[in-house]
Amino acid sequence: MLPGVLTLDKISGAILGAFTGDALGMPVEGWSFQEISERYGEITEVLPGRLKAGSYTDDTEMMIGIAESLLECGTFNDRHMALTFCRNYNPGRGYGPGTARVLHLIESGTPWEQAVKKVFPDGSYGNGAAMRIAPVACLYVGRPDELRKCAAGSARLTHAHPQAVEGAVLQASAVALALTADSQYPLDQKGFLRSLKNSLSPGAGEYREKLDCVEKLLEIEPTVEKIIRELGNGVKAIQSVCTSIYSFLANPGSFEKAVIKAVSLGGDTDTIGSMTGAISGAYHGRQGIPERWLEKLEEGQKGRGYVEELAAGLWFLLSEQPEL
Ligand code: R7I
Ligand code: MG
Ligand code: MG
Repeated sequence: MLPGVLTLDKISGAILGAFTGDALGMPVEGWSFQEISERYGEITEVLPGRLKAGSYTDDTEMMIGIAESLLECGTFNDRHMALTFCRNYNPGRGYGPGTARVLHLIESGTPWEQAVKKVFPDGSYGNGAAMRIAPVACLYVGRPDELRKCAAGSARLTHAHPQAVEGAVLQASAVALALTADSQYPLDQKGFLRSLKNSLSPGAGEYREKLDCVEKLLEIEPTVEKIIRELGNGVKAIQSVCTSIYSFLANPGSFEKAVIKAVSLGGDTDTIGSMTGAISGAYHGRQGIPERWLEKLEEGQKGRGYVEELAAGLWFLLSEQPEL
């Protein structure tokens, strides 16, 4: 039996929420908070950038790969998922340079276990494994052990560094928790953070500290500079996953507000927007995403309609799982 509050609307909210946050942040990726604030104030609309308005980047392209692989195999299959990333790879979407090289190596026959260590000796600590993780949360919601195993396994295909792997597990846990929280009632932010801390591995001290920091920031009204200084807005997983969790928790009443605040922090805007969008979308459901944003999202072969079909597929697969 699925937890009562879980609906197709919430699964779609997580997946389309990630897409929407990515598209909203795309035009200003790499801009500082000050640059965004001088040029736009806040980013409140889906704007054109280096890609057309509503286009997604590597964040969503890789999320699509995770969903496709889970749906085609019915479960996590490391080799299949790695090859699916390669099949979908479109350099125009703006991949992290390390991930692009890992995918080239896999494509040319290097086993993924070797490829991930060839680019950075300890593996990448980038947020590329966390940014794409929403489908794992959708399929393994309510099953924390399997969620950890699949999130970590999918992360290791391109990101071997423990910080990238733990970041992916943490982001997946946050999306899964938001899927099971009822948005009709006020959000228990402290309880949410407590559950996240309980889901961390014993070695994840840096993430524990960041989550403590999130808790303290929620008790005050911090300046944007303080949020950036304490949580980060960069491309490392440790500088962006907890920033996204904070952006959701500080704005629990509105998907729109959470994602606008996340993107307007500057830095890795598409990714922090996307991760915030996945958590907030899981909480509020698709119905919480502004229609004016949804209608701007790119269509086409693997556009919005296709992504919605993937969400429906995950919902179907989830409802087929035996033990829930
Ligand atoms: O993590 P990754 O896929 O990048 C995702 C980001 C998101 O913002 C996307 O929107 C897209 O723009 O890229 O790609 P990686 O190349 O693995 O990691 C990102 C960056 O982190 C690298 O290009 C490096 O600058 C840095 N980095 C490291 N630097 C030194 N040593 C990651 N790991 C290391 C390292 O071990
Ligand atoms: Mg991107
Ligand atoms: Mg990014």
